[in-house]
Amino acid sequence: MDKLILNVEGMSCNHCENRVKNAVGALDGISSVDVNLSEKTVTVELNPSEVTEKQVKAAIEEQGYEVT
Ligand SMILES: [Cu+2]
Repeated sequence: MDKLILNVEGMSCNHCENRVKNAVGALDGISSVDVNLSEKTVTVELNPSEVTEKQVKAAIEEQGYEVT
């Protein structure tokens, strides 16, 4: 299990938090998704044999947020 901490710009409220959680959580191989709005981070636990960091970033960006 890998832990990934991403810096994400543009998340401002619970609505954003839920969009990111749902989008990332819908991928295979994701164990948990945590959003910290004040620190602008998304922490993801994933199985690296099922999903890549690139896929996680793409899922977040598809929702309109920027992974920096
Ligand atoms: Cu929002």
